[in-house]
Amino acid sequence: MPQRIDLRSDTVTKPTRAMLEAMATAELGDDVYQEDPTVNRLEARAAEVFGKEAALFVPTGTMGNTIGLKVNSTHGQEILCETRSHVFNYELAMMAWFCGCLARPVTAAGGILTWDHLKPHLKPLSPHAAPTGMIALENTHNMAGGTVTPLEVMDDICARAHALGLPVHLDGARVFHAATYLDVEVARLAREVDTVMFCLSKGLCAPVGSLLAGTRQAMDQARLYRKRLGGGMRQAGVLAAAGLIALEEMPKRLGEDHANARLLAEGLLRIDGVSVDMATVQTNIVIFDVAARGLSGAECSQRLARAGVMANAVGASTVRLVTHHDVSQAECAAALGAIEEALRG
Ligand code: TLP
Repeated sequence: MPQRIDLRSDTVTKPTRAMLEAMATAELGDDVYQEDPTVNRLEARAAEVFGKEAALFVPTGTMGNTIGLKVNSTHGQEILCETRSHVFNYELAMMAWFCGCLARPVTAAGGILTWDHLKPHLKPLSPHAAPTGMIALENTHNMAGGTVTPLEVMDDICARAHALGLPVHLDGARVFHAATYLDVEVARLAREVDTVMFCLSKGLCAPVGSLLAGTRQAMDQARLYRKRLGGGMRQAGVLAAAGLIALEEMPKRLGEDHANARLLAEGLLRIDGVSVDMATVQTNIVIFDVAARGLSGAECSQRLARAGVMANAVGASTVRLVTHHDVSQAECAAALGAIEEALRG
C-alpha cells in the first residue's frame, strides 16, 4: 500500500485503545439533566486543571469559542482579535451571527498581540462608533504557525483590559501545546483570562469535544447558550470518558510533536525555493512558503497528496504541516523525503 502520512491537522488523530475501552465502560446518564457522571467528572476536572470555578463540555472548539465570546459581550460591541485568528476567519461569522458583535481585527507579527497593538483600537461608546466590548486571544496561534504568546504578555493584556472593565477570552484550542512550550501549567497560563476554551480533539486524541472554563456564573449562562445552539448532548459520557484520558494523559507527550515539527521545518529549509520562518516553529505547526518555486499553496498540496503526504494549503503560496500523536518521527522523516521528491518533479 502506498504511504499516506496525514499532516493536515492534529484533528485527524484517532482515539487510543485506552480511550475506546473507557468509552465502552463509561458510566452514563442524561447530561441535559446534568446526570451524566462521566461528563460531570470531566467538567469538574477541567475546572480544576484550569484553576477556574467551573467548566462546560461542548462538542466543538467553535461552539466553545462562540459561547465564550457570548458570555463576555453584548450586542453592538466590537471584539478585538488578531487578524489571522480562528474566531475571525474560520467560525462562519458566529461573532456576528450569534453574539451580534463586530470583529475588530488587529495585526500582530507572529500572531502575538500585545497591549501596544490593542490600545489604539480601544473605543468608548460614542454617537458614531461601536464600543470595544472584549478581547479574544489565541494561544497557540494556529495560522501564525503555532506561535506562543508569552505568559507576561498575556498577563499584561488581561491586567490592562480588566482595568478598563473589558473581559478577555482565550481560544486555547492548543493551550496545552503553549504550556508545554513555556513549561508552565495551563492553569497559570489561563490564570488571568475570564474564559478559556480548549480542545480535547486537537493533538490529545479524543474523538470529539472541547471545554469552556470560567466563573460558575458564566458557565451557568454558557450551559443555556449551549442548549440554544443545539449542543445539549444526552449520554455524552461516552465522549467525556475519552476526554478524561485526553486531559490527564495526553498533554505529557506533546513535546514529541514539537520535536517532529522542528525536524520537518529544518528539513524543509534545505529544499531549494522553500522558505520557513523558523522563529514561528515553536510547537506542532509548520507553515512553509513555495512562492519561490513558482507554485501556489493549492498546487503544492496536490503534489504532496500524490506523493502520499496530506497537507493543507493555508495561503496563496503557503502550506501547513501539523504533527500529532498518529505520526511518528520516522513517518515525519519519510514525509520530508516525499516532499523533497514531489517538489523536485
Ligand atoms: N482548527 C482547525 C481548522 O478549523 C482550521 C485546524 O485544522 O487547525 N480554535 C483554533 C485555534 C483552531 O485551530 C480550531 C480548529 C478551532 C478553534 C475550532 O475547533 P473545532 O474544529 O473543534 O470547531
